[in-house]
Amino acid sequence: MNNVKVGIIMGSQSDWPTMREAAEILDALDVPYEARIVSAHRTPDRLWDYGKTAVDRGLHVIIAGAGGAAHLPGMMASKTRVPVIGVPVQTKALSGVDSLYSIVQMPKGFPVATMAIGSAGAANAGLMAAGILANGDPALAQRLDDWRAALSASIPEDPQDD
Ligand code: RP5
Repeated sequence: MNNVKVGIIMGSQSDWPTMREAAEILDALDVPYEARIVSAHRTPDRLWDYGKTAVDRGLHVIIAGAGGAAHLPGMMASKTRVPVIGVPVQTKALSGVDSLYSIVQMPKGFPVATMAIGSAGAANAGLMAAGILANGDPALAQRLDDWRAALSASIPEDPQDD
């Protein structure tokens, strides 16, 4: 066991520019994480091993991003009870609607908490993971509250001309 409680996994290197948004949120909140390429189709044995060992390795949340036929989050949810947050990566062909539908429509019994398409979804996945961990970590809860307050404070009340 180590103190890494969040796993960020993605189907391809090409997903990293999106999934890095989750990592950057976790960096900002001082939450340790690991990041791995785990493809449902190209490295199924790696997916199986990752899911099989997730509980014993101390993971509390898995953020899984994939695009197109995005089976990674759902397959991971089938292999471990560690909560899986799914990020539909935006695709060229279908703008990520394919990814969204592939991730969100899970059968009863195996949930994936599905975020928005693309970078906003990835950033929110980081915040969601931090929020889950914050329930048992008062210091993290304070950092998350501060982060949210700072975001609110950065929003001007009055619109400005360009
Ligand atoms: C999926 O196929 C990946 O998650 C990625 O979003 C998409 C395209 O992968 P590459 O062809 O760029 O490796 O498995």
